[in-house]
Amino acid sequence: MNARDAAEGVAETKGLPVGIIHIRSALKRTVTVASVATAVALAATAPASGINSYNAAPAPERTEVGALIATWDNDGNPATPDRVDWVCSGTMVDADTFLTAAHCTTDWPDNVKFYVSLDQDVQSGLDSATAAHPGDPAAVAAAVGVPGQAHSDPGYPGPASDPHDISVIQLPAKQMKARWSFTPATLPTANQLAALGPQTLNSTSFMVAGYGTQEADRGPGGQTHPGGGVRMKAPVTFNALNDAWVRLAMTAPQGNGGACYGDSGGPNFATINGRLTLVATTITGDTPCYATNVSYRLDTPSARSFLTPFVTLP
Ligand SMILES: [Ca+2]
Repeated sequence: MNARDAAEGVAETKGLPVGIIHIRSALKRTVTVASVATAVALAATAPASGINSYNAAPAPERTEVGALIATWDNDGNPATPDRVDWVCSGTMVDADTFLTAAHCTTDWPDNVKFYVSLDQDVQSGLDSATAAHPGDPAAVAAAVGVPGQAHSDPGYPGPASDPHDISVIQLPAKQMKARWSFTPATLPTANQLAALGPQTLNSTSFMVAGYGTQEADRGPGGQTHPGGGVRMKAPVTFNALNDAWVRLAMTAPQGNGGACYGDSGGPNFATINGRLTLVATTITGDTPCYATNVSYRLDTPSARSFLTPFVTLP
């Protein structure tokens, strides 16, 4: 029951009442901050990559996929932000709306501020900016991202049957356009996944993308999840569909890759009628990130109701 949150994954802490297994975002609560630092330290020393290492590839062409960056208080003086890091993944769904997961945007210290970056290598950008602006997390965040306003589904956290684990960051469209060239993702029509039926879903091509870490690396110090902070993609295959979730197989021998910690909120695309469609967002999965990505459907009445004020739905 953990989020696909890099910190929580490393710490093996208890998760939110959301998923079936592990939630896949990168960090947010005080209890997880230390382990995020560990994940970041690993990311700085390991070859930069996210998603799982097997069957994965960099995704520079996925210009709409970005990283969620946060600055927050870590010393009890909320007047000053003390920390900055990438924490989750997400996708631009129109000129000013970045879609991510509610477990990425809730339960932060009061002075949290969110930024979105569509850079390919956010980790290197953060490293350079940290060297250039020591002790100034706000300047570091601004060097890699554009600040925005989070809107989390007020129904979050709901029951596992529908956790309402969805949120958006509203961004200044002009600043986004000035900084990056991107084509917003195509959202699904109402009930589009269910309408396809299991036989078609089995033969549908799925792909997951994000900035998350790699699968578990079992070393002498225990499990770690190296990598992260770079936009990656991997093929996944249909496993099961229910009211709120689509489960996607990430088994290496079948040629799949998969999502891990830090990929939360990131896109799960399906190619439907030849069109890459953002059908679900990464939320949770198995602890070591070898088996299943459990993703929140975007074609449901619940998700569509949340998204309606922010983006024109097909
Ligand atoms: Ca502070």
